[in-house]
Parts: sequence; C-alpha cells; structure tokens
Amino acid sequence: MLFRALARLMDEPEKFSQSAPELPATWRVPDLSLTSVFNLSSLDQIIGQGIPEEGRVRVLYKNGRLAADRFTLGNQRGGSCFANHVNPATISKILDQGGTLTLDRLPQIWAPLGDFCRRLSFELGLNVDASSFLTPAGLWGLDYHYDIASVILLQTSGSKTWRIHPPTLVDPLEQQKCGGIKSLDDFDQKRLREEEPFLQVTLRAGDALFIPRGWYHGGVAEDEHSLHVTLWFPHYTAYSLANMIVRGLDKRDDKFAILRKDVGWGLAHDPQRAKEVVLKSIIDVVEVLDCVDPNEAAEDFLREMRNGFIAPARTHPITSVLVASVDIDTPLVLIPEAIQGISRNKSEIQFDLADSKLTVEGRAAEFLATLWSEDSQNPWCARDLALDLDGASAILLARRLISDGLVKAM
Ligand SMILES: O=C(O)CCC(=O)C(=O)O
Ligand SMILES: [Fe+2]
Repeated sequence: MLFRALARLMDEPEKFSQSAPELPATWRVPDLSLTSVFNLSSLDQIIGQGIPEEGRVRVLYKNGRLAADRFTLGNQRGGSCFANHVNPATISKILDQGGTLTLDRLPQIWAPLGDFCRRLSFELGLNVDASSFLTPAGLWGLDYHYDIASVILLQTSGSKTWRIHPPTLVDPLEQQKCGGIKSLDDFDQKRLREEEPFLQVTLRAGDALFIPRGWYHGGVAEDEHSLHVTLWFPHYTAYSLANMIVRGLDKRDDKFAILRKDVGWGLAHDPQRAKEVVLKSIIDVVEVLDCVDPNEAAEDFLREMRNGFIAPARTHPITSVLVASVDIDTPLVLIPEAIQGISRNKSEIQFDLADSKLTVEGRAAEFLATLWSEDSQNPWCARDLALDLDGASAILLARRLISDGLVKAM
C-alpha cells in the first residue's frame, strides 16, 4: 500500500496504519500544504453559499448548542424551500459574539477534504470522516468531553491550547457518548478541574494532535481564532460486530426459526418464568449463533462498512456524457481509492464503490483490475481498453468510468 495521504499527515504512516497509538501524541505534519485542505476561505465559501443545515452545522454559544432555527433562514426569505439553509449573516453575528462553529460530514461537501479522506480511508481500510471547528480568539469551544472515535486534530489556521486527560471509561462504545462536562459525575468533574492534564499543548497551523477514543479533551483558542479539522477514525469492536451478527439472525432461514417463537404471555407477573425464558433464550441464541456462516457474516460486515465510505467524486456528470471530451488517446488515470473492492464472476469483474457497483467485462476489466491492485497512478488511455472492444466502445467505457468517478482525465 502506498500511503499517499497518510504520509502527508505523519512521518510513520505504516506504523499508524497497523495500529493507532494508545496515548495522545502531537507532531508537526510533514506536508504543510495540508493546511489548505480546509481553511477560513473554505468556510467563507461554504457558509457564504448558505448550505442546508441538515444536522451538519452546529453552533455552540455560551456553553450550549443553538437550535438550528436560530441560524437558518426559516421562512424569512425565498419561502420554505430554503427554510433549513444557513443564514450567513446570522453566522457572522454569532461568531462575532463568541460562538463556535462546527461543520460535520465535511468530506461530502468540500471536495479537497473529500479526496483526502477517501484516500485515507482506502489506505487504512476504515471509513474516515471529518469535521471542522472554528472558535473566535480567547474562547473555549466545546466543553471537556471524550469522543467515541480516536481522532487526529489538524490545525489549519490560528491556534488552540488543549488539555488532555485519561479516560474514566476505557474504550467507550457508540452508545456511551459523552454529553459534556455537566453530564459527568462529581468525581470526573473535579478530576478535570483539578488534576494536571496528561498533555497540554498549543496547536498552531500545521500541527496535529492524536487523541485516543475515551480521552477527555477541552481547548481554548489563543489570541487569534482557531480553525482545525478533526479526522474521525471509527472503531469496530466485538460488541459492534456482535450487534450486527445478532441483527442478521432475522434471516428467513429454518435454522433461525426458533428465535421467532413467542416466549409466552404473563411474564410480568411471573419472575421465575421470566428467568427461565431468559435462560432458554440465551441457550437458543448461542445454539443459533453456532449456525452462523462466518463468511456470510463477514460479507454483511464489509457491505455495511463500505456503505459508510465516501462515494467517488463525480466531478464531470455532465461533460462526461454530453461532450466528446475523451478520445482514444486522452491520458487517463485510475483513482484507486474510488473502488472499495473487486469480485470476479467468469469474464466479468464487479467493482464495488461506496454507493454502487460497476460491472465490466473481458480484458478491459482485467486491465482495470490490475491497475487497481497495483494502486497505480500511471497514465493510460482508452486505446488500452480496446483489447476485445472496438475503439468506439473503449471510449464509451472510458467516459462511463469518468462519470462514475473511477477515472479522471489528466
Ligand atoms: O474545538 C473544540 O472546542 C472541540 C473540538 C473537539 O472536541 C474535537 O476536535 O474532537
Ligand atoms: Fe472532541
């Protein structure tokens, strides 16, 4: 695997790809151009366009999260079809008064970060998501909290000082999110106020900070604003896999029929019978679990996981179809990270994308599969696809690969 994205972020990408560090760590990124992958002018563009809020935009003001209708257009202008769009003028006012602005699921709306995270996901075999946090000078952003994913904070402009404390609950699960300092018990609140942090660090543009899942963190912007991108590295645990496997026990298969039987009425009045029923259910589940085909379960898992990956960038949906922009000799490159996996069926190859599948036949398919397995960025052209295809069909295929976001013209 070539660490084209990860090596921009850290010096030892291979080591990180094998297992994330167990302790918080901070470093300077080797490729400082990463600071422009998402910066203040990116935010200007996104907010200036008045994007739909869609649960993506969070505004934190005076220790609380503002309801979306406080900073969206509502019915003020343009009628209700723009009601959920962010009002840029309101965002300016709130920022001016000290609010923190957070954007989630950023790879879907900011192409340079989308490209970076798609590639990171490919290199790590893990769907990496990203958010941004903007805090005005001298202010706290979020309350102390922990995240349920390990994160890398990449400071892209300004600076923020972080205090990081060890977890109380090690390896928190999805449903064990932290609701901020007020949701913590007295012991943890006191600890965070009084104990020396494990790490205190001021991040400036080009600095990165790794925070393992479960570790408490809180940050205050220094004497200028602070903007950072948080890269989320999800965790898959035996618990989350078990959930998925148990969900799969609803298949219409006789082997699983026992689990569908009613366990009986009147249990609310009969604790002893309730106990017996629970015991029998445990025995039944264990027995049925024994019949689960691990290959099928692994396929379900991969399918579910791949659905969470960032879809290929479809940058030419119009011209790839309507304009003859590709001829037989136009230099093209594959975008390996647009493809999550491949499977073969006779002379067909199925390319699995995050959101769809593409089937290609014959020697053109073999040619593409080889490029993918070599993680190749070498240029080629439609002529290379014209092995058992005529030239016109090879060009059509190339155009389809471009519109599907697997290939780009150089
Ligand atoms: O910037 C902040 O205040 C919060 C950011 C944060 O918690 C994170 O990036 O995980
Ligand atoms: Fe966080």
